[in-house]
Amino acid sequence: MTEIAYIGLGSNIGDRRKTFDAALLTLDRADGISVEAVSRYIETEPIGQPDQDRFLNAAVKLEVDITARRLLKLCQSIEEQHGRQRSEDIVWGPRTLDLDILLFGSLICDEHDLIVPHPHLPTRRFVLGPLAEIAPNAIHPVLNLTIGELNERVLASENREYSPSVSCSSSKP
Ligand code: A4P
Ligand code: MG
Repeated sequence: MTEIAYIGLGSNIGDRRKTFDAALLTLDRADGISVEAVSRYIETEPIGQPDQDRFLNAAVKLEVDITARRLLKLCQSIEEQHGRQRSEDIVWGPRTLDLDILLFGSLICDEHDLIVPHPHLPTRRFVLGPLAEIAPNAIHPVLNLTIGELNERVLASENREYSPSVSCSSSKP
């Protein structure tokens, strides 16, 4: 069965733009996945661990004919292809590429290695901003609010940790 899924992209090591472009191309070429829309790539201040380089963040809309778990495995293999190293010590530390499943249709999943919707989605402006660009009317199936509404909420409760700057555009690979 076909589902609409959304993935968040993050990077703050290496040629971030080139990494995003390559990852989107790999996703689009994968069996059972087609890239339907890509947000702008936005430059963001690091959240969680402030002592690291600025991030590039984006969101992508996928039409998928595979399970969420299979999509997770694919995302992890793409992260590895781009030299992602997971540090045991540094939570939310620097990374060449982070691919998080934000939404997967109306799926609600809370397992040790897969939580959908992504647990940080409702509070993170660097995730909600790009996602709201391409999916303002998508519904968060647990909160029953649209992504546009969640984004407005986060903007309203302005988080001082975050200061966006401007961005550049991107298109379907
Ligand atoms: N996992 C569970 N659910 C999911 C899901 N929905 N999508 C598991 C992807 N993975 C999921 O992931 C750790 C484990 O989460 C995986 O083994 C998978 O089975 P990870 O990618 O190694 O860890 P992480 O990315 O460090 O953790 P997390 O919780 O995804 O953190 P975030 O929210 O991605 O935060 N600041 C800015 N400005 N921009 C950023 O992109 N990113 C982070 C990381 C911190 N600060 C940032 C940014
Ligand atoms: Mg992650």
